[in-house]
Amino acid sequence: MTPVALTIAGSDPSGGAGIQADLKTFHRLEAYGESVITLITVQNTLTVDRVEVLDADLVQQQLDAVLRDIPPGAAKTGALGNAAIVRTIADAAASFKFPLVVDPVLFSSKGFPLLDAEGRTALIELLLPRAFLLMPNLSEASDLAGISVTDIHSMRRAAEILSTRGPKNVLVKGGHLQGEAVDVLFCNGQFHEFAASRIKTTHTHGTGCTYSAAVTAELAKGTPLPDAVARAKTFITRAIQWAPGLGSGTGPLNHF
Ligand code: PXL
Repeated sequence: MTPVALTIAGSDPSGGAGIQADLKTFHRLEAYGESVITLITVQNTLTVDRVEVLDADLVQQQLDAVLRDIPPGAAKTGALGNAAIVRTIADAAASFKFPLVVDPVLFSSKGFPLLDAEGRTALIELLLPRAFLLMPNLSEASDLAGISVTDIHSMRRAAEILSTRGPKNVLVKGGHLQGEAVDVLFCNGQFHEFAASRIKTTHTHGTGCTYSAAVTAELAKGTPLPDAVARAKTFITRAIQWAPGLGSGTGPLNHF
């Protein structure tokens, strides 16, 4: 059976982040990709100029169409825009028969809000309890756990706190740490660490999207969680290492 992976996320016309990054990642990792679009950004590697959030009923219709015909083996969420969309996804997720990876995107890499305040509350209350895996970066982990997350110790603490809010597993990403890029996974009451040496680069646009898409592709293929994270970490590290150097700003990764 062909593994199928679904992304529920926003569009980045420059192709580095959002659904475009997710679909490229699914393809490279040999999962058939599907995408439900939540919002459209106008951006390139330099700026985000505009964000248009779609109607929740349009998101719902896209999701229904996909689920009734080609149900995925795993799905991820990225930018969700507002509370109505978060509610739509959370309601649908109650009957998902596959794991849901939640990348709690609050801002674009350039700091443009991709989820409003009411949406953030809905994400915490309604979507986190439906998540198989929550993948916050340091600032999202600080925001959602309500503690300052700056090192491995506080990453572990944040993962534990967040796992009491519903997600089965939590992966706190240390891409913004000083020194080694260490990610902390809290899974079945145990901590796992995934380390990679830091790559000196400015081309990191879409790193979070690509990483969560890689985990989702692996889960769609039936890879058990700690191995799925390990493979995704290798993929993301190589994608950063071999970035094609496109654009005049924060450039995209190498999804090949
Ligand atoms: O990195 C989060 C993110 C998610 N979704 C879209 C984005 C970005 C970052 O730029 O553009 C569409």
